[in-house]
Amino acid sequence: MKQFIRKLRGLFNRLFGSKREIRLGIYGEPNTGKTTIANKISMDWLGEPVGVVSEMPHTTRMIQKKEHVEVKAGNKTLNMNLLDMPGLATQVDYKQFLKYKRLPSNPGSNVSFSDLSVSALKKIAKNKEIKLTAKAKKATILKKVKAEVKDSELSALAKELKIKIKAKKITGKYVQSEAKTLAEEATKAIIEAIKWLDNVDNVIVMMDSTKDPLTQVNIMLLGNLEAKGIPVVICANKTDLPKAKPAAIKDAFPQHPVVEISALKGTNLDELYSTIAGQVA
Ligand SMILES: Nc1nc2c(ncn2[C@@H]2O[C@H](COP(=O)(O)OP(=O)(O)O)[C@@H](O)[C@H]2O)c(=O)[nH]1
Ligand SMILES: [Mg+2]
Repeated sequence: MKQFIRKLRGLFNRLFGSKREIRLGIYGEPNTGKTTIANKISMDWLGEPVGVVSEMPHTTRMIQKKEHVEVKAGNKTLNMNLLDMPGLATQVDYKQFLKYKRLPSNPGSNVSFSDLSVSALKKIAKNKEIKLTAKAKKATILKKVKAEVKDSELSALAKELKIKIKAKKITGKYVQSEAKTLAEEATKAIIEAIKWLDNVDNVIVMMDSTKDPLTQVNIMLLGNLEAKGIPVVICANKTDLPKAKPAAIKDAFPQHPVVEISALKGTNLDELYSTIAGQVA
């Protein structure tokens, strides 16, 4: 059914020259360079980054979107919504986070209740028409606000109310309780990313060419995409590194186009764009 709708859409676009935007999901294992490529594309064509690049796995814990990215691919124009996905993994061990230093928070992008000052909490309370006594303490205000505002709403609400969030200081490594929270968030994010497979038109599967491509994640991901009939381009990334073996990726997945790139250096992106353009109906 989805394939049929896709075909119909393609026909419609050819007939009426519609500038339909494709939703391009960027999937793959952690640390393969998904955020780097999303940022590179977005910076080159919009002048704005999408998200934080980091050597720590599972840094992208929420789906990050960049809308209306217009990219020239030969004589075609690709209109895309970029969806930078959290890294997929078959298991998330909290202990892996313990060796990393705390990341500087990206102010405003992912606000948590602990970031809010009393005056910020009062602003939200006022907006949500939560009644507070004049003498209410921070803990009480926080409790009442938490009862009315979901975690997932908080970032947008803070932005709407122009609440300023200070970047947290980077101090030392993550402690166990933080690592457990990160692992829990990463696991939820993976589930969310998989659900989003139903909302994307095209997919880039990022792979690190210095690593063995025949992993459970890659096999399951590609199997899923094939079953759903979603067009895939595999990016053999990090070809700037001496250990890179992009040929191993081509051997492993001959049924899909493989484009050798360096997201970091911006190498061979034209081929990536034209391969995607060729798959857009
Ligand atoms: N050498 C090299 N490093 C890269 C390349 N692309 C990404 N990286 C690095 O790989 C790490 C993970 O990148 P990131 O984009 O956060 O990966 P993500 O977890 O898939 O979003 C970072 O240290 C990046 O600088 C590349 O093409 N070449
Ligand atoms: Mg990322």
